[in-house]
Amino acid sequence: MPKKNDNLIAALSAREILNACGYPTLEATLTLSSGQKVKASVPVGSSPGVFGAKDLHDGDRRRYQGRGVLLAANHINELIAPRLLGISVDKQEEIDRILIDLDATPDRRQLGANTIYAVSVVVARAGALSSGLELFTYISSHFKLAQPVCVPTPLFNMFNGGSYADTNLDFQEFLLVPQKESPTFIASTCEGKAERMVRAGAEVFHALGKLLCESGYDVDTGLEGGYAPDMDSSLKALELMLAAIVKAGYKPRIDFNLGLDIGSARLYDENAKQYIFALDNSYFSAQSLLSLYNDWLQKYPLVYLEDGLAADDWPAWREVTASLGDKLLIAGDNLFSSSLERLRRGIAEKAANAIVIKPNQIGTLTETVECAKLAQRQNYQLVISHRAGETNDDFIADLAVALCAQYLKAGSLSRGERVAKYNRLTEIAAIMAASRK
Ligand code: 2PG
Ligand code: MG
Repeated sequence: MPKKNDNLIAALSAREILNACGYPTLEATLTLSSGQKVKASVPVGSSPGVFGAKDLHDGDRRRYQGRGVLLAANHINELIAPRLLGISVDKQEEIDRILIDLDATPDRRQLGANTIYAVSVVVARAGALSSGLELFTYISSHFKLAQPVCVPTPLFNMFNGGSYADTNLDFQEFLLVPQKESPTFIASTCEGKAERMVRAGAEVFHALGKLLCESGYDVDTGLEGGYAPDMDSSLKALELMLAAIVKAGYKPRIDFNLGLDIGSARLYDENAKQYIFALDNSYFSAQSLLSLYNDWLQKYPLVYLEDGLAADDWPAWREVTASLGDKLLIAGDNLFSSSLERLRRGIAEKAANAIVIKPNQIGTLTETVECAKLAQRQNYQLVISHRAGETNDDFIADLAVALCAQYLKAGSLSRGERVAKYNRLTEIAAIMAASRK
């Protein structure tokens, strides 16, 4: 039983560490009055999202091309820590409010979203530790969320393209989507189901690697751990994924469907108002892109389409949602940039039916929960997402479970910083199963 006064912040500090891309990011350490310590580290996005909160980087070109986070670490050490010492870690909302007030900018540029996120997450982790609860249970009960009954469906990255890899593939992510109702994944416990989904995902990933080798393609991997070969068409990548599902002993449409993160910001030419697919040297208006998506829907078991359109093309988002929203998850990532304000506009515009939430794009846990709750009230599906520049911190797995998110997008089945999240997901599933015995 935790003792009274054991859960006060006795020390809080931060330092610069490297993320999985070899660029600097923050790690915060909190010491409780009990003497126990916890850590949290912050991922860095490659597509910052024009509308999301802003990270703070040093801008000193002599270090890490200006990407250092010494200023941010200093904010935690010199400004935030003295303000938070002695406060009980279960006062998450109060602490988050202090952080927001200390920053006092609408986009968190003063302290930096990275600074605020590091503190908010390390406080939550300390709260869980001092209450003797698993992090997902702590977040769920602290914010009075619906009790999770199982873990989210993972969205596995199989091919990296766009800015995530040195390949000619136009689209950012080619995703393998487990069909959670498939008899293959149905198990008597949540643990069994999560383990089967992760195992099958990894088996398909390896089958895909073999197929690529046999066909003379590269099996190097990109930023998020997916394969990154040059190909003569993006659809070839989808075909190979379908073949890999079969080669691994599973069934397309029954066990696995497909998803795409088009990452269309990179493909959109603002002046020409055209989307340019460099691979095929083809140009699309928003209208012709919509019919292309429709065509793919007829041919492929496509169930998930993220950032299919440029973030400010609200009419096209409305149209794609109205015309394909009953067959497809239309997920807004850059569209919303995890911003409450952008989500409100999306709701008003009836744009998208799923939101990609990257908690470090928001800053505090309290605001992340608020954003997720609003999305859920409006029947948007939740996709909790990693960032391109991840760390080994597995916080998003606990968060996704606590929020009862439908999906967790954490990259491929390779690279330690990606599988850390899937490993935590299966661990959580096992904990949930054990607690029901
Ligand atoms: C995305 C995310 C995660 P980033 O675009 O969906 O894959 O990446 O870090 O570039 O925002
Ligand atoms: Mg995206």
